[in-house]
Amino acid sequence: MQFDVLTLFPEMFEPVKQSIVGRAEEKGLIRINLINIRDFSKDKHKKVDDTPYGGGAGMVMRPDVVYDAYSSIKNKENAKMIYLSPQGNVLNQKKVVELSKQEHIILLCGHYEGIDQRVIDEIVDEEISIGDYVLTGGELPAMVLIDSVSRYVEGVLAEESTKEESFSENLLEYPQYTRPEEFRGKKVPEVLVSGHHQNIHKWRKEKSLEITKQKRPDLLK
Ligand code: 4FV
Repeated sequence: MQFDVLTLFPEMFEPVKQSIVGRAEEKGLIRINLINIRDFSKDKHKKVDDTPYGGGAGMVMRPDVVYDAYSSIKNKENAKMIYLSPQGNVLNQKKVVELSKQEHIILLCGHYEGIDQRVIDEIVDEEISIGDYVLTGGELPAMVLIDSVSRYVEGVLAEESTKEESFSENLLEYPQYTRPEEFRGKKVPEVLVSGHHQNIHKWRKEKSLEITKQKRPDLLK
């Protein structure tokens, strides 16, 4: 899986290159290529934005600079071009799994008041939001997408790790426990130390349903 990220702040992506995603990159399972949009400004001051036509607060990213940065990406014929934006459908596990089947994803990170509509219309396949709130830039949403999608790329995680996690089968995950067996007077549920796998599986299914009913009944609709 190749991620090409168009951003004004490539340095923001260092954290996402640690841990799971970092190891996946080392194993060559995913590649994250950062393109600094500012490198494509033809302005001597490296400006990438300007005031909005029609007035209004803030600045808008210029279409020509964004387009030139996009044009620099190689082998993008089969890539899915995603613009992280509050106007997109909110990312969910179903979409994450769907995206993990892609070979090549290009992520466009907006900043300021956003990006000139003409280049969005020209190059964007799909807008995706990470939630109904406004951030200062699309970089954190891009990292959320990279992190969540990378977990489903073949070989990144052990198969079973993604089988029974939250949102698989539209259920929240059952509670997890590990050593010590007793913590501040609280013991691990008996069934989990019984070694009876059928009963453990049944208990976990029941707990998932109970927790989902309690915390996210909307998932059951
Ligand atoms: C956002 C979101 C988001 C809007 C203006 C970047 C900001 C600025 N992106 N999910 N919520 N983007 O707030 O994806 O350009």
